[in-house]
Amino acid sequence: MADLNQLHDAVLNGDAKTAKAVTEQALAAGHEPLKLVQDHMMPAMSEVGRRFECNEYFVPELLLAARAMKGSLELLRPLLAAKGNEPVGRVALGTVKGDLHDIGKNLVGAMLEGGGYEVIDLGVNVTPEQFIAAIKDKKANIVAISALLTTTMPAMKTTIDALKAAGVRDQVKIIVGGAPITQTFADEIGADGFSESAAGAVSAARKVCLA
Ligand code: B1M
Repeated sequence: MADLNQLHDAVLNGDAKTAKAVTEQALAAGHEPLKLVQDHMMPAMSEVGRRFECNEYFVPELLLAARAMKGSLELLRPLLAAKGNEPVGRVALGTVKGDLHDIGKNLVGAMLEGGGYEVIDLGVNVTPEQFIAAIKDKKANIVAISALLTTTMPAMKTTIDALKAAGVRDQVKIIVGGAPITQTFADEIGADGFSESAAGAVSAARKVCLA
């Protein structure tokens, strides 16, 4: 029987081995993959962030927690992304230039795949040129940009402006998200859609494509 508090604590303590083992046990016991993420792993990462703010945790602890979360997510990702038939759209997904946070972005990717989208994951620290290349060469029709730092939020606008300058802005819908991003900010920078959660990114993608 999986003790899900152990999953929370393993992520919080950066114990990747236990996080993976408890995730495996929880899946075998029939727990919902999304609930494991939302109810146990994400609260642990919030607590990691709180401890970092209070100088109880430092960058090494952040890295260990992130590694523990990523290890479990590797097991959950294929389950979050149920198999569909024809992709309903092709998404160029990335964390904006200057920003190295990818856990939320990876969750967004898994949820979009689960929603039937083909995801071209450009990774982290993605330059406007990389997004433009994905639109031109890989025929992405949605651009999904994540940012976790207040200092990298402006790079979202730089990216949108670069898409306009390259003449590809009208070929795509753009959705943005990440902890510091709001609907107001999304409107200000000229994005088409916004979601505050990974699951919500799927409805945001659907909504912008219908608009
Ligand atoms: Co960093 N970090 N970090 N960090 N880190 C934060 C973001 C911070 C809030 C911590 C804090 O101070 N409390 C803070 C930012 C403060 C600010 O900007 N105001 C911060 C800082 C300061 C930094 C550094 C500058 C620290 C330093 O070096 N001094 C540095 C910056 C490096 C860089 O990017 N250039 C840094 C580095 C790192 C690590 C590399 C050590 C590591 C990241 C590892 C990795 O991602 N592979 C890390 C981590 C782990 C965090 C915290 C603790 C956790 C982030 C996370 O993964 N959350 C974070 C504190 C926190 O969030 N509480 C913090 C879990 C994840 C599931 O949530 O990413 O929010 P999140 O994604 C959510 C939603 O936001 C949404 O869906 C997801 C699921 O619902 N979402 C989207 C995300 N993208 C979306 C896109 C969408 C739609 C929804 O549409 C396209």
